[in-house]
Order: sequence, then C-alpha cells, then structure tokens
Amino acid sequence: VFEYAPAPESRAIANLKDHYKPFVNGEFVDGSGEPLKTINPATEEVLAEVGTASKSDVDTAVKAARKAFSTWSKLPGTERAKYLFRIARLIQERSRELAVLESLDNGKPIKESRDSDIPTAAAHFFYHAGWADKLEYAGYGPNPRPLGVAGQIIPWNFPLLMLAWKIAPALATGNTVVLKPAETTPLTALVFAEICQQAELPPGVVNILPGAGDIGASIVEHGDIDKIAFTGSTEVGKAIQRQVAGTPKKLTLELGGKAANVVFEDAPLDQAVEGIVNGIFFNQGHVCCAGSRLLVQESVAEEVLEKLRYRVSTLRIGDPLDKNTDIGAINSAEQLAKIRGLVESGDAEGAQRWTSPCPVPDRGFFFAPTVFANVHQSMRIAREEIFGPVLSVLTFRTPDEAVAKANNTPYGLSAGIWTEKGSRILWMANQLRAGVVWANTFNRFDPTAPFGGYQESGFGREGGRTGLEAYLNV
Ligand code: TXE
Repeated sequence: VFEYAPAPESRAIANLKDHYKPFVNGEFVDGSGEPLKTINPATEEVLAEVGTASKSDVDTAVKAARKAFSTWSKLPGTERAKYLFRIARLIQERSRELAVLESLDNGKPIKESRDSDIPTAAAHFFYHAGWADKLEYAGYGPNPRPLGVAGQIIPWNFPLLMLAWKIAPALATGNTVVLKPAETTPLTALVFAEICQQAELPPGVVNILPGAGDIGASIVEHGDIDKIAFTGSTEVGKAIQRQVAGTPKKLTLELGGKAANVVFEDAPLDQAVEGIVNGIFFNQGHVCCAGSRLLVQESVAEEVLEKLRYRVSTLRIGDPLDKNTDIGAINSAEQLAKIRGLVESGDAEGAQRWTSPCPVPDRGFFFAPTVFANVHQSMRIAREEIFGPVLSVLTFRTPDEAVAKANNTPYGLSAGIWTEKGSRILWMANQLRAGVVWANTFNRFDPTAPFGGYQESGFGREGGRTGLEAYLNV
C-alpha cells in the first residue's frame, strides 16, 4: 500500500523561479497582491521576488480547499497515508536544495538547516503518515472527524519545519489547508508546493499563499474556515484571538517565550555549558523555546560563567552556507533593530554585558553572541522575548527560589533542568509552568512529543497524539 511512486516525468521541475507565487488548487497562479522581495539576510541583497495573494485570492484558495475537503476527508486513512509518505520521501530527496534555500532565505547556518530543520520536517510527515490509518485506535472513539478547512499562519524562524508541524497533522486527520508563510521566508514553502505536485496530492488539499500580515488577517476572518493555527508573536496571537472570538472557529496559538535554563551545582557543568550554548545560540536565538534566561546556582555561578564565556568565544559567526558556521545572520533588519534595542536597555538598567570577541562580518544582519550577567528580574532583558543571540544570567540559592524565578514570567513555553538528581528533575518538572521541560538537554524536537505553552505562550499542542486533537472533532 505504501509503495513509493517516483515523480512522473511530466512533473519534472523546470525553473524554481516560475514558482515563486501563490499555489492554489494544485497550480501556481499569479496572485493579485503586490509582489514582495525577500532579502538574503547575510548579504542584504534581494534573493527573489515573490508574487503574493490578495484578499480575493484567499477566497479562491478557501473555496478550493473546501471543495477538496469533500473528497480528501472521505479517503480511507491508508490512502491519505500514502500521500504523506510520498511527501516525506520527496522532502528527503530534495533535502539539499531545501537546506540551501532555507539558509539563504532565513540566514540560519547550513549545518542546522541540513541536520535539523529539513530532516525534522520529513520526520513530521513520516510520523503523521503513520497516524492517518490509525485514528480510530487513538482513543477518540470509533469515528473521529476532521474539522474542515484549516487556515495556518507561520513565522520565519523555522519556515519549512513550522509548515510541516502545521500541514502534516491537518492532512493526516483529513482536513485541507490554506497556509501563509512569513513574508521574509516564503521560498521553501513554495518548493513544498512543488512537492505536493510531485506527490500528485489532489488539487486544493494544500494551498500556499505568500503575503504579509494583512493576508494572514484575511485568512483568519474568512467565513468558511473552520480552524486557525498560528505560530508567531504574542501580540498578533492576541489580535487573532480577538478576531476569532464569537465565531465557531477553533484556534491554537503557539506564541513567544522566555524560558529558564536552570543549572544546579551538582550538574555536569561542561555538559550543561553545551546545553546553555545550544539553548540560546541555536538558530541565532530565533527560537520560541530558546533558553534565554540562565538560572545558575550561586555556588557554581562564577565557574559556569567562565566556562560559558570561553565556549561562546569559540563560536564562529558568518556565512550561513559555510558548514563551519555556528551562528548565521539575523533574519531581518527589523529583528536586528529589536535585538539592539533590548541590549541597550540591558546596558541602561545596569546589567553586566559581555560580547564575544569573534569577528563579525561587516555586511549583512549579524549580531555577536552576548551574555548579560548580574541580571535582575525587573529588567527588560529578563522579562521580554529578545529572539536573538542574547543570554540573561540570573542566580539562585535554593530549588524553591529557582522555581519561583523560572515561573516569574508571563510566558510558559519551555524550561531546562541540569542536575544529577532524578528526584529533583521530577519535582522541578511538576513545579515549572512550561509546556516542555527538558532535563540535561535542551532544544530537542521530536514529532512524537506534544509541544505548546502555558499563559502568554499560547494554547493547544502540536505533535504527538495530543497534537491530532487540534484537527479533530471527537
Ligand atoms: O511576528 P508576527 P514578527 C516573536 C519574536 C519576534 C516578534 C516579532 O519575539 O521578535 O515576535 O516577529 C503573520 N493576522 N516571534 O513581527 O508579526 C506574519 O505575516 C494574521 C515568536 O515576525 O507575529 C507572519 O506570517 N497574521 C515566534 C506571522 O504572522 C499576521 C516566531 C508571524 O509574524 C498578522 C516569530 C495579523 N494581523 C516571532 N500580522 C514564535 N512563537 O516562534 C502578522 N501576521
């Protein structure tokens, strides 16, 4: 049943550039929105011009998705699985192309797009392909039903991976999709549209609409959409929540974070330092679950800081396409300005700033890894999401104080614990208000594990069996 059919000749890809436009009802179409230019953040040069959707294109796409829903939702799960497996295999086949394009468009190091973003995106399709024919055994009762047409809006920090998190569960459960990628990173979503063609996915099941926030808002307000899934800023998430209020639309929100990475004195410190570095400098810190607050026990604080500064000074910052690069470019001039503003506030509020002495390219949107010590909870750098390579270090004496400080945030997406004591890990995990708690590791992602937040980090879960619930009437 799951035999993989290679792409028919007729579907061979001619020229990627011809496909930098909306994908509606199985075809690339000239959208009637204003074209947008996507910038390579490492060079500040225009990478591509992309056609965008207008409000009327949103309507056309929703109609196509609605029509496709009538057949897609009735396919046996084994049939839907076949398409999802094909898509997963095609992502693997085109992984080099996808990784390079992702690094060009987003600025992330190629070793991350190659070893993390793209394989994890494929893994999400494999995992959800496995669910498509097993929904009746998932504990929802005999006949869980899809919701209908899902409107999905994604950010720029993991463009293809966030697409996979959204589209794979929606399709596995029999929904159809209208997805808007972020305006600064639309390109891999359009390669994904080609992959849908190669996989011969029925027209209308997936529609991709490049565009800015207004197109996102048009998707949210469209009357024939049953579910909205959003990942992005808390501010826009709240606006969407207001827009959806009073309608029967279902909503899941995955928003910002200010995670605490808590290091106890008994932790293996060298391993913890690697985890701290990965926690905040992975993907330039453009990670909603980034370990942006280090809470370190006072007795080992000096030692950890010293090891940390040494380790961070060895990180290489520069060309995202160089496989030795550890830290790439900040995604946009706007994001760079936001990071600079928050770092200035840290200086002004009296935190002690250390900047890595590593050379930084003079062209492109780069920001040197930065560590603030002597941070107090009242400072903006301890409270606000910086979404950049900037770590705020606070200290604690007792486990209770660690919990109180870790939870002292309006967010609640993730947290990390570093200790040798198993009992402390279990105790902490129960005390922390965070959707994901990592122990002696950080930033690990797996399609089998539900991901999502508390409080201002949003609601709903993506991944695992729990993630399917967001797309089913049970
Ligand atoms: O986010 P936006 P931005 C945080 C991070 C970052 C800040 C701003 O702190 O510095 O948000 O980033 C679409 N209706 N995160 O401005 O605007 C938009 O086109 C519907 C955390 O880029 O929220 C894009 O596709 N959609 C986060 C998506 O929303 C709208 C990831 C996200 O953009 C819209 C990104 C509207 N009114 C930023 N306005 C995370 N949780 O990982 C914009 N959009």
